[in-house]
Amino acid sequence: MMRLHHVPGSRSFRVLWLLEELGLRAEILRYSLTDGSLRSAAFRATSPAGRVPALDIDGQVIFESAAIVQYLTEREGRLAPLPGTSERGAFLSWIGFAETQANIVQSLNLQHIFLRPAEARSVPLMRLETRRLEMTMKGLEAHLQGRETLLSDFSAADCMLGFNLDAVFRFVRPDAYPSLLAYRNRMAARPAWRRAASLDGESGIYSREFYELPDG
Ligand SMILES: N[C@@H](CCC(=O)N[C@@H](CS)C(=O)NCC(=O)O)C(=O)O
Repeated sequence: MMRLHHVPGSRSFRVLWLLEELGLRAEILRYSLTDGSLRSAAFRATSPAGRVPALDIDGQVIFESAAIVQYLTEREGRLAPLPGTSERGAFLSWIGFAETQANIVQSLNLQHIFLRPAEARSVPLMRLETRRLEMTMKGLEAHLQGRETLLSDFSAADCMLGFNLDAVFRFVRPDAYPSLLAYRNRMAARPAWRRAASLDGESGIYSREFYELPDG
């Protein structure tokens, strides 16, 4: 019996999508970023940082999306190169990279959307984080030239990274990143992604297609 602690549109989508790719079912327990439900004592006993995703598997809870992805792929023996094989290092590198990029997105989400009052926001920090995001995108654009997936085949590293890309293109325009945009569209067209999207729930994080850097 699996139970996924989930916020619609958040990093727990990575796990929702991977479960669909693996043909596994979990009960979905939904929370919100803004209603205090992640701050409850009960949830913090589940996930020490009060973050999603967390996955309860027969009473054992695993938190951190990268840990969940490694655990599930090892348990199922699918969608990740095995330890000791040639692409294992690349697999681990890209799941770490995906989280580096997601942390930049999270900072931009705070600066553009969540911080109140507006005077608490910092335009220099927004600029810096946008440049750091662009650097990750340039690295991906170079890597994805002529490739369909991060590794030689689709893997759970694509679930880690592919989730980020809806948010990424809300802060950086896609013009200089044709391979990354095509990759994002390929990932979003996967049947398992579409099934996960129908289970996800209403996100409500983004109200705009694109967030311009403010003047200043
Ligand atoms: N490194 C963690 C990050 C988890 C994380 O920050 N999740 C966000 C949603 S995308 C969250 O729960 N935020 C709640 C908060 O910051 O209070 C992972 O990959 O699981």
